Amino acid sequence: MRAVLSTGSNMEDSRAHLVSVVRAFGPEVIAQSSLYRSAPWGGIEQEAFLNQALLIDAPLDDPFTLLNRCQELERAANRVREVRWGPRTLDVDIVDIEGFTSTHPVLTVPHPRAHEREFVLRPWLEIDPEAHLNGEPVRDILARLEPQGVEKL
Ligand code: A4P
Ligand code: MG
Repeated sequence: MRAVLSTGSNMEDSRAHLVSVVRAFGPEVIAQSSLYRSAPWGGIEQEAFLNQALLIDAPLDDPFTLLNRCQELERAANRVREVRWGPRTLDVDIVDIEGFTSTHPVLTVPHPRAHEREFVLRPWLEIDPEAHLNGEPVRDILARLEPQGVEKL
């Protein structure tokens, strides 16, 4: 199963938290973007984030199993859920899964807010210049967005 993940962190050693995800998926990681520093999205005053996109190919049939793996990694980073869109040690979101869509609230794919987030789309475009989201080239979606303070490191 090929999937695009978006990782983010703005607490503790953010770089180390993002690296932990790459390590955990190991050889299943087909491509990883650069790290991006991004201004907080969502209107909550907090530290800047580090964000990264990963393209993975996991030997899984069930997308919910992938979600569980992502949430295990968040738990391993001692993530505590407090404020929606607030600070976090590690967020691992599923952006897209090849050949799969879902509107289920536990797993919505493509990710319902990906199209409005430069911190998701820019890293994704870096590792897949032909990427499409909801049938539209990611390149075109990005070209329409107002700049959101996303800087490649
Ligand atoms: N869920 C449904 N679909 C998915 C999916 N495709 N991938 C469910 C992952 N999870 C999915 O997520 C809540 C529930 O969404 C999960 O239990 C899962 O079953 P959460 O991560 O616990 O909740 P949250 O993070 O508080 O809310 P939300 O809306 O998911 O936050 P986001 O979207 O993760 O945003 N600014 C910058 N610059 N960079 C960031 O990385 N991140 C956030 C968090 C806010 N601002 C940011 C960044
Ligand atoms: Mg999340």
